[in-house]
Parts: sequence; C-alpha cells; structure tokens
Amino acid sequence: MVSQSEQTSPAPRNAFRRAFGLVSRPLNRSRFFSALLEYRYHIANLIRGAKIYRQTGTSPDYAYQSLISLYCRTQGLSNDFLAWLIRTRHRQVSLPNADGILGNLTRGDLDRITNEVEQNGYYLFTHSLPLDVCEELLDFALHTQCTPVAEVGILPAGVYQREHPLAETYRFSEAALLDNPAVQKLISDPSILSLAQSYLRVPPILDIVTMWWSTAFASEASSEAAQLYHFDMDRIRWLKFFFYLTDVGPKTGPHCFVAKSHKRKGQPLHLLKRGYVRIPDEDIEAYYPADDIKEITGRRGTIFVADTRGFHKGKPVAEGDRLVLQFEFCNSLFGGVYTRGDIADNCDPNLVALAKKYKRVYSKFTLTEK
Ligand SMILES: O=C(O)CCC(=O)C(=O)O
Ligand SMILES: [Fe+2]
Repeated sequence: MVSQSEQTSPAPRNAFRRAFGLVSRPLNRSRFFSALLEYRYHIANLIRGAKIYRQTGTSPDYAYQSLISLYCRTQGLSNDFLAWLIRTRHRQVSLPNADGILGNLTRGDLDRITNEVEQNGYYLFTHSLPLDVCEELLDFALHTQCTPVAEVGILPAGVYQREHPLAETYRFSEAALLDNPAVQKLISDPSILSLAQSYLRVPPILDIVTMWWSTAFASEASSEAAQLYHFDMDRIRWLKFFFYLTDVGPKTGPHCFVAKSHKRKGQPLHLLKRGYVRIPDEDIEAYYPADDIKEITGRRGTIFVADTRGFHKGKPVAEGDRLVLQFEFCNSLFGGVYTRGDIADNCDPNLVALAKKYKRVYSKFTLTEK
C-alpha cells in the first residue's frame, strides 16, 4: 500500500530550495531571478493559462506554447518547478496493493524502479504480459478498424492487412481500446497505478490509452510515426508504459531512448534551441555517448516505462511489423489538447470501482451508464 502517511513531505520552502539547488549556490539564485525577468512573458502566459485551465479543464494554446518555450530555455527547470508546485497541492493517495502485471511490488521495489527511471529515464521490467493477454490484444488489433497514418496524410480507416501495409502506422481509437476487456484490466492494474504514482509523486492521471502498428511501408524514417528523435512535451510530467505485442528485434522497430536525457540539463541548449522539433540521428549521436543510446528489443509481452521528456524515437521498421500498446499517466492535464472519453459502467468491475474511488486518476473520463 502506498499510504499518505509515507509522504511526510518536508516544509515546502525547504523542499523547494533542495529541489532547485538554491541553498548553497548564490550564483544559481541570481541566475534564477534574472531568468524570471527574462521569461516573464511566458510566465504570465502560464499563470493566465492556469486560471483558465482551472475553470475549464483545458489550457489555451498560448499557455501550452509557453510551457514548451520555457522547457527549452530552462533545460527542464520550468517543468520541474511546476511539478513541485503540483506536488504541494495534491497529496498521494492510498492505492490498492501494488500486486499486478508488473509483479507483486513492495514499497522497496517501487522505490528502486522509480529511482532507476529517475536516473536513466526508462526501466525494462522482468515481468511480461502473459501470452494469453498478448493474444487477446493481437486479435483485437487484427480485427478492429484503425486509421492508417502516412507521411502523406491520414487515409480512410479500415482493418490492418499485415501483408499489404498502406501506411507507416495504423492507429486505434481510444474509445475502441477502452471497450476491450484486456485494456480495461491493464488501465486499472494496481502495480501500474502504484508505479505511476511513485514516479509522479502525486495521484497519476491516465491521459493516453493508445495502440498502433508500425510497418515497413516506407524506407525513410517517418516523422509522423515518431521515427526521428524528439522529446514529448504535452504535459508537465508524465510516465509512459509500453507493451510490445509482437516480437521486437533490431529490424522490427525497437523503441530507442537516450538514457539520462530526460534529466534537467540532460539536453543541450544547442538542440533545445531548435524548439519542439525532430532531431536527426547524427546530431544525437554527435552529442551523447553511444552507450547511452539504447534500443529496447524484446519478445512480445515485453513491458517498459519511459519518461519521454528524454530524447526517443521508434526505429524505422525494416521488416515485418510492430504492435505496441501504450498508456500515459501525467501529474496534470495542463498543456496540450487531450481527448476526453467514457468508461461504461458495464465494463471491468474493478475499473468501475477504481474510477468511482480515484476520481483524479480517471478524471478525463466520464463514467457512463450502458
Ligand atoms: O514508436 C516508438 O517507439 C516511439 C513512440 C513515441 O515517440 C512516443 O510514444 O512518444
Ligand atoms: Fe514521443
């Protein structure tokens, strides 16, 4: 159990000083205040945007753009500061025992994994999805309509034909995924929820449920299919859970992640100055040691998490195809546009019970009667 009593946070002022290293470094402090002046336009946008977000649940685009600009200019400090602010407002909640798809995780396990993600930006689990769950999800993916998304644009939806790909990726709708019993179980899995809370340090909010095929349709890396290095920046802080549902080797589009690049100052200013754009492999390879550029391969069922504020991409698929299921948990829905969804009251009873009890976790969904 992750209980509130375990979260004895230090006095906010001290926590703030410790978090931002302002205690014994006067130079940093003056830099911090001059940055405040320099960035006042973006800060004003964030403050105005936060007010609107509190009233409506959505953020104006200018505030989202300022979130991105500040992230790039401060090399992540602005997001860390906002995450600290959110922590002062939302205490962690006592979730069910962290016994689930990731194993029966003790508080020690959660701390160890959280620490690894904090250090490296990703963590590959020893536990994997049981084969019957992989089969169920693969079956879903071979019989459910999805949308082909190609470099040239979006094509009409249809069922993916493995032998005749017409686009680099095929994406499933969140609504279709939420209808699937295996997905319902996973988004309410206690080990997943506990790890998300442990990393975010506030009750996690489920903001993305997605699944997509990546194919060998194009020979070039597709920007649309996130096959060029980039960082994600839709929220303030988040953690993505990836599930490989097909075997993924070096030629079938492994996820690539630059270890440690998710940290504050983990991305150099000369790359961040380009803004929220895709970065060619050569520029990543020129800056980061080869040892830090990881390719995550694994049999179907492989599970890993990543803080995709670090540089990452899907390696272009050279042969065959790759099916991935992914969830994102965030600390706030402030930021980019998000889709709302429904959780029907006739779906997995554990999910319905959790959605009633942990309103923040499922706050982008409405519990509907079927
Ligand atoms: O396909 C991949 O492995 C990368 C996906 C990606 O960029 C993301 O999920 O943010
Ligand atoms: Fe991404």
